[in-house]
Amino acid sequence: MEIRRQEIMELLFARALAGEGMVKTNPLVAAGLVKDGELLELAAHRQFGGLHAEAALLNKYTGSLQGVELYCTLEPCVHQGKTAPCTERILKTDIEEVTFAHIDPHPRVQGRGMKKLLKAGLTVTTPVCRSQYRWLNRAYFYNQVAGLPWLEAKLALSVDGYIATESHHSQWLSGPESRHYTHLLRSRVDAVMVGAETVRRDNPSLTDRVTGRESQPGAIIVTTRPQTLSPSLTLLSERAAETTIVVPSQIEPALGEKLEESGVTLVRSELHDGRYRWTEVLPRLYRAGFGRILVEGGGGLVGDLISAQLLNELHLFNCGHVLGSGIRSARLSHKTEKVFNAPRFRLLEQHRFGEDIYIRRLSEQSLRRVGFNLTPHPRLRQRLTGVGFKG
Ligand code: AOF
Ligand code: ZN
Repeated sequence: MEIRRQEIMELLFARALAGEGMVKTNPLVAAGLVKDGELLELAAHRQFGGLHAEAALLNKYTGSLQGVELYCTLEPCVHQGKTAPCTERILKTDIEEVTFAHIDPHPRVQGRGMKKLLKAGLTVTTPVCRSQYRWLNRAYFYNQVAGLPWLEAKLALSVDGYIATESHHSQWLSGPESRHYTHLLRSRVDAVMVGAETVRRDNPSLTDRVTGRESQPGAIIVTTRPQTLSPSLTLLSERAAETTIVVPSQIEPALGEKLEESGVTLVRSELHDGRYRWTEVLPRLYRAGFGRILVEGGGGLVGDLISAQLLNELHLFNCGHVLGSGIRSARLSHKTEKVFNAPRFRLLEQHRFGEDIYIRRLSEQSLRRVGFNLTPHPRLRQRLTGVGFKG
């Protein structure tokens, strides 16, 4: 029975991922109806502000619920948010057994959903596959603990650790397979963030041109000098409605208005000696609705975030070119004297993509900084030993 419970939960996890990149600061949630160990129907929370998984499921399933169990990845909610509380909806049905993977850490839930179901006489089973769900939904759990967006960075590196030549030429260090995977990484986040220097030089669109997701991830430009952004840049001319610009709170009002009229959203943050404090910028981005962000350069932005212990996950593509000199992947804003004091990212996964090696790493330091504990899920650990270099 326990194994079947886990199997069903894993099916739900796979469905919950349908919301990646779409649910923003909400959790990835799926729910399923089970009778005699068989899954009858399942549904997911698909969009920020959209139906919760349980409601979507109960709308979809029209058969009898006598003797049917409800499985959810997350504890059903008790609060009136953008939608009605799921627990009330459940209590209106004949469902008598509810199984869920993890308590909802949202301050308005935190076990109250479970208590309400128990009080009404239902049988509740939890946790099931808890650490696996924490990993899958790491952005949401981290958001709740830290009040910050989960930050990932993608870097394509030369053999000698540069992301571009001295003249900022970088197209293409990584091969087609790696670049294809980058689009998948973009499809999983709420926004792709870059420094203004990268925008000025590469004029990127930062879109996902592979997965066909329902809407594109947002774009975030970080600049201390918004006056230098040309209105003809793709992000400002073609993607203004999806673009957010982090600007100094001292921005000249006329320039601020002009930018906002063009359709972009501004997030204002104070400059201290000409620099942003990331501990001030990031909570603002989180409140603006970004739960998970992919940083795609440049080296200054990535370095600042690592120094501030705010970067959680790294996607590195180790490529075959040797540049000799150029732009470093991460220009830290602090000095490290000893290796043992250096920020460190733990190896999670490695994979060959054509001529490149993809490496995924996790910063335990950034998680510890906010008191967030996370165990990468066991499957991933198996893959660590299972996927070797084939070359
Ligand atoms: C559930 N099932 O599928 C989800 C839940 O603003 P709202 O109404 O969308 O509520 C968002 C909060 O509801 C979110 O922070 C989390 O606590 C819970 N999400 N709960 O029972 C779901 N997505
Ligand atoms: Zn709900």
